[in-house]
Amino acid sequence: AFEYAPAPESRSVVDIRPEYGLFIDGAFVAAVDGEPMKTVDPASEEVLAEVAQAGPADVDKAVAAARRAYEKVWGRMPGAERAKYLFRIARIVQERARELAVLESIDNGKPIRESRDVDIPLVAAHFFYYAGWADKLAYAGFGTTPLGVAAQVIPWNFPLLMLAWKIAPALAAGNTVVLKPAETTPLTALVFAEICQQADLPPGVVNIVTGAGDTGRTLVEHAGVDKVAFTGSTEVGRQIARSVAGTSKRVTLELGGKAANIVFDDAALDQAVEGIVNGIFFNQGHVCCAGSRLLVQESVADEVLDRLKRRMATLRVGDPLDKNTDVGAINSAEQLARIRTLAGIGEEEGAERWSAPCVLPERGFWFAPTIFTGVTQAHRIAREEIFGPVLSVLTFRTPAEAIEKANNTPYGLSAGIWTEKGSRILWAAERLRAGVVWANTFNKFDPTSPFGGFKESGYGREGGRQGLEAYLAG
Ligand code: TXE
Repeated sequence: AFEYAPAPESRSVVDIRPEYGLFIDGAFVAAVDGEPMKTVDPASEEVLAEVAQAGPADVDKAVAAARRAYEKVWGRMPGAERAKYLFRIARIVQERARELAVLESIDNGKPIRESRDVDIPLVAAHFFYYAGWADKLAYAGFGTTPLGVAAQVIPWNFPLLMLAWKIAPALAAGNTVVLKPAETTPLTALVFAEICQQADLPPGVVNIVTGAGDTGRTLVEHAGVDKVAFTGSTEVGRQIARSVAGTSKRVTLELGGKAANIVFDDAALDQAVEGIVNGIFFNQGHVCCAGSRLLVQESVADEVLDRLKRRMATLRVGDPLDKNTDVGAINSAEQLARIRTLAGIGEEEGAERWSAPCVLPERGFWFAPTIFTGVTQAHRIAREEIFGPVLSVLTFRTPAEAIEKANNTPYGLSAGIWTEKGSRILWAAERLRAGVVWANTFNKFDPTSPFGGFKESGYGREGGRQGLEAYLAG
């Protein structure tokens, strides 16, 4: 029998300060007024640090610093010079990768295996990739003029990676930024501020204002902002779209999803089961493009569910810093409550619930990997984003029915197809209304690929050439 030996990553590689200020104009400063907020380790509920909350006066200062830096330094700097700073940031991220991975896992709750092998390497990759663009804009044929000051608001599910998605293209294109991290996961953004200092980035090019939704709203609505980039809930995305309407601000919104992961009867089933598990349990399902709806062809449904349950029973849920952990902690008490509510609704609506037989730690925020079978398209768990480790299983008979069901959602961020037939992949990819379609894989990310949605998943693209164009006036 397999003997389980915990292999915890050391907490001693991080040095969390008891208090953090705002990062404005190249320095850490106290907030003008307003109570600090606490950030908590979701695996233990222990308070990690107190973090400043930026009010209107602080946001004013940050936007003014970004404006000065844009007009006096960054907006006039040759692309090759900007590239040097971005390369430097990428290398420092690599040098500090272990510290950043541990800190991300402590503040967010995600397994160290993911922060170490996915989040932080991709952060460095984004800075390397966009550094390569900075001196080539003149040859690319889509414009060289930056927009100015970008207001960027990001969520808590991939804290440092979402920062990199936003900051790297903005800076490569010659913009300066004011970024607000999510209130439950501010710590790696604050270490990133230190990295900007370490890289000698000119003051004001990157400003980090911590705070909750009010800080985000103040920043997005600020008259000194030229561009807004937001990743978060569809509800807040709509509010932002309304608030910038009638201004000349450019906007990109990356919102929720309810992706279909479609398994055809000719798929390699073991591989598909791995893809289903990765699709919904990666990062506790806190993924906008999570494969949260499994659409499985009726003739193989029993077999797939049987293998899926056996695989789920082996998932290790627990300490995010244990290198063996597959599923970590839910990011916050609020998110746990949302997941529980929707799972409860799934039961009330008559779907059948099955959870992996794991022992959850007593303290902290946890939710066992769960699937619902017997789900119909009318069920709320088939339509609403749960943003947790909960899979809704639906079946289909024909390929046409699979496409119809996959597209029957207000969202359109991603989709997955499992089949051994190349022609079927092409046929399905053409018909799926989703920004990303993965074939025989899921949750694969790369800085060279544009990412973004259809319908209520938002508009605009991040990543790749398109991600850069979103920060250029022409
Ligand atoms: O999101 P919010 P929450 C979905 C997911 C989740 C739900 C709620 O379904 O269960 O949203 O999560 C800032 N003006 N996604 O409440 O509130 C906020 O401070 C400007 C999907 O965490 O949208 C944070 O920095 N900013 C998603 C960021 O917006 C505002 C990722 C996201 O928080 C604001 C996260 C306002 N009025 C949640 N109000 C994805 N697409 O990946 C809040 N914020």
